[in-house]
Amino acid sequence: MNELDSLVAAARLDFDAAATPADLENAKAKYLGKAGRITELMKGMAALAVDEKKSRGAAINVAKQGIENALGERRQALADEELAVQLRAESLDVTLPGRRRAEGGLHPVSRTLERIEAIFSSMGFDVADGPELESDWHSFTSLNNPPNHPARSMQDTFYADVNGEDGIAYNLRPHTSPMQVRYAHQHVKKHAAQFEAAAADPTGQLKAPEIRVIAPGRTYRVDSDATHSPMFHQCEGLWLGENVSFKDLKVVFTDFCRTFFESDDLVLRFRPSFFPFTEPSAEIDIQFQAGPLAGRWLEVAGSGQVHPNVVRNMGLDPERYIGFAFGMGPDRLTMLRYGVNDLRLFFDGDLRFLSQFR
Ligand code: 2U9
Repeated sequence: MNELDSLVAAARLDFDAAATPADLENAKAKYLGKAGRITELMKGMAALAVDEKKSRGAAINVAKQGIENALGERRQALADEELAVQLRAESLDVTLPGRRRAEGGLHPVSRTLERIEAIFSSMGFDVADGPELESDWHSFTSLNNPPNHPARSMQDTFYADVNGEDGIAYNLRPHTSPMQVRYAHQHVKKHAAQFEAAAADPTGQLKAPEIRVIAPGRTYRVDSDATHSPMFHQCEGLWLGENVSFKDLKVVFTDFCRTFFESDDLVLRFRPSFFPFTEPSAEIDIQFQAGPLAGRWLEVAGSGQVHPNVVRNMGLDPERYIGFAFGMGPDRLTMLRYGVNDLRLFFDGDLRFLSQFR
């Protein structure tokens, strides 16, 4: 290999060794720059004879061309590499699944409440709403549970530091019954003319509109274990009219249970009990005839004929208006429906549990 061929080969090696365009430009200066090897060779021709100059010049130009070719190839290779790196970094895999928007869902107890509301609405019941912080009168006294009565100790109640209209501390309602007392007052006021006309009608033919209402909502008691939470839910129901009896309670509640649990294969048992606001009172048990819970009596609600004192406290004449009330725990109904064994799971906010109900 002659001197010029070696120069081209050395330049190619240097260019190939350049890892970046800046390195390559430095390497180029070494061969093609003002003080580079080619310029040096050109200057060296000054001392040659004319015919030698011609052939030497041509040979140097061939070498220069070779070096420029090597430079161009390396430039292209570096640009290709840079593009490849960029494409890899910015690549978009259109076959990847899209990012989903997080999907929420109703809480299982909310589902139960919606179910209960839908079923009772279909039977002509209104849905009442009311305050969670209640007066003593609405939570207890109006419900035939006067101050200092031993029945008050049936539930351990949370009290606020603030006093109510009655001068007694407000309480976090221990049941949803106060909403029904409030509802009854509004109902009597709203239909006052009809109530007055009915009361004044000597034939007894005129009737005032019946009270048919359910009261679902949050309730509070000082209680906490696997089956009790200090905050829990209740849904109570009330049907008052001039001729509403225990028979109606049995029909309504049996119908409700069969619809709620989607099974006609289900029997009810009314077991005598005591509540201050009902007389007589009964605990309601259900028994599935098939399925995983078959054969066991499960307590699902309390009920009874509304006590005359309570009817009077709702602004109605107990000689004329009679009916029934019931109360149940939607948390417990949810546990039964979905086979959940610890009530606290509903209120822990753990998505691993809650997302199963979406
Ligand atoms: C008015 C008059 C009477 C509602 C009733 C029950 C029986 C009852 C609880 C049992 C445990 C619900 O599941 S629980 O938390 N309730 O046993 N509740 S009768 O009686 C009323 C309501 C309103 C004006």
